[in-house]
Amino acid sequence: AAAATADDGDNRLLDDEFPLEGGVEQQPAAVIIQQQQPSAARTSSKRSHAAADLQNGQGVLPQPNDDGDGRKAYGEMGKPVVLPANLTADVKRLVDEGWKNNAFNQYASDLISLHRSLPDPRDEWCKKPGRYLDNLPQTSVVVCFHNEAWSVLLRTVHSILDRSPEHLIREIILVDDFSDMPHLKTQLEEYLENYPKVKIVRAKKREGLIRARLMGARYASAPVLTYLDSHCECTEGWLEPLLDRIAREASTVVCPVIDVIDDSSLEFHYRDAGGVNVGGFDWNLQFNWHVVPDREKKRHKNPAEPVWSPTMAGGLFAIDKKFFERLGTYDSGFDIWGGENLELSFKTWMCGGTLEIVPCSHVGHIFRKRSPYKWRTGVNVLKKNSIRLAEVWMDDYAKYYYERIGNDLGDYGDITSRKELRRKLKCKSFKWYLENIYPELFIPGDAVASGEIKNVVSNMCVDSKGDTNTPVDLWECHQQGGNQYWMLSKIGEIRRDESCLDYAGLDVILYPCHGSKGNQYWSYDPHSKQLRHGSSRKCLAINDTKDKLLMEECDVTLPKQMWQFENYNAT
Ligand code: LR7
Ligand code: MN
Repeated sequence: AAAATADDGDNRLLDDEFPLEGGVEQQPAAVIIQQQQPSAARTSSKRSHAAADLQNGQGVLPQPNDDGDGRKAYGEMGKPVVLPANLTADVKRLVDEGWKNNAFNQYASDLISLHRSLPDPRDEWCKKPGRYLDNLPQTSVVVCFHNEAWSVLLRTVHSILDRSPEHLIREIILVDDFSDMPHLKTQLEEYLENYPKVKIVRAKKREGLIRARLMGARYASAPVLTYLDSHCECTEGWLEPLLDRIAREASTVVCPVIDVIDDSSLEFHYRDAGGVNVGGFDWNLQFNWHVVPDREKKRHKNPAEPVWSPTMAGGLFAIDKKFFERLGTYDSGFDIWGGENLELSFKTWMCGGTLEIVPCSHVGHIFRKRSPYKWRTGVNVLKKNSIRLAEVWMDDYAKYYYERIGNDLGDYGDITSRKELRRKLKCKSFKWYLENIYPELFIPGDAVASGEIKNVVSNMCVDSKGDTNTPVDLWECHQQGGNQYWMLSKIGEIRRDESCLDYAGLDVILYPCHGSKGNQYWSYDPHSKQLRHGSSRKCLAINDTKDKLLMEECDVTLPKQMWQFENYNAT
């Protein structure tokens, strides 16, 4: 195969690069691999401070904290680094620059040891002798990055090396997705010379995280692939519980609990077994978190046992390499970011596998509020990825997503081979997936009523700014959907995606739907047109000046309590 170059403008070459849709071939010519030679100097100071130089002479430093052994250092035991308010202008400039380049506080990260200690978040259940099989398979850990900060990338690498049994790590493959930050060039090779298990693969052009992951998989020689984002920290014992599940059943795809590393202080917040969430999605095809449903809790004796999850967040998971290949890996037509997590989740379940979150395994991740790097210009990458996903995997249910994007599909490329893959694998339907794996998801087609909710004596509609936990308002009906689009569910919720009208005695607010009626139960009578609230027995009304929502005693004779749904399907 010809080497890919940076100016290849279309997808043709990408198809050449990935000749077997879903296959994972070894050693393509498109990338350079740096197999590091083993070196005698494999030791590294346990408490080296990458940023110590940066700090010298600048005078203004936050307070280091105790590392648990009586030594003072920054961020030990996952503690926060809090920068003082009175930074000198020079330091302030560095701090701002760090935020600008990374969308997290790089300056704070640079103060922290690359080997910092973390609390052990595991439940006792996880540590019971004999909990995991003795002969666990080895894994290749693949970490893709595009312009990652030095201290954050290397803390990811060291946390893997420091907290995994050595014999279980075949290699760590760092896939550089065409970064241009200078520290990721020669310095990285130099630094990693002492770590023979760490390999660097460099893309010759920007591939995006999905194709970068596929590139990493091609070099992986272990039977299990483990993917991590490039700003993670693995905690003690994170790996064994993941590998154990795969060793027992190769079609089980596993995710650790993702703990939050604060983007500003780098504080490590871990979730205990009771705080574990599972993944879902909404009809914008956005991933979201949910509490573990009761039906799932019932399957377990201990909350630390692996839980089934309808979807995964995407960045942190382990999968049997052969199973990944059988599933057709990822759609390599997915660009830059997004959608691949749902693709892998749907097909894992629909094509015979199981997706689990393993509460005994904890890995921290820096959650950012914006994406710091460049995406493609001129294409809505995420939308294109999502359409490919919907077309191949969602059957008739794709229409609910298409409604959200104005039914404008545009050019989403060729998906014939992906459809063929699904057919060959004889995967189950999306309906099966929704009914059996994600029954909590509200299906818009099941709504009893939908559209705007208009007061009959005014041109005012129930309107929300879209934020949960804020009062729902009234606004001139505008017939544009959006904040005035509501759905009345069979169980009496007035909802939009995951948010429901909720009344607890003060304002009517938008609140995450809980499915237990109570404050979120509304009964609509199409004849009296009243919307009567469940727990309070009050009715929704408009005030006399016709600009505010009220809850008041029900009275069928009052037009201010009468509401008309745009579409009402009497059955
Ligand atoms: O073009 C790119 N090339 C890359 O190599 C863009 C990104 N990347 C790398 C990047 O350096 C990072 O290591 O890919 C990784 C993921 O990118 P992020 O960190 O910008 O993504 P994210 O953490 O905001 O997004 C989540 O959703 C993505 C959807 O495509 C991926 O699946 C991410 O891996 C995923 N992250 C997680 O699952 C961590 C938990 C977040 C949640 C919820
Ligand atoms: Mn990330």
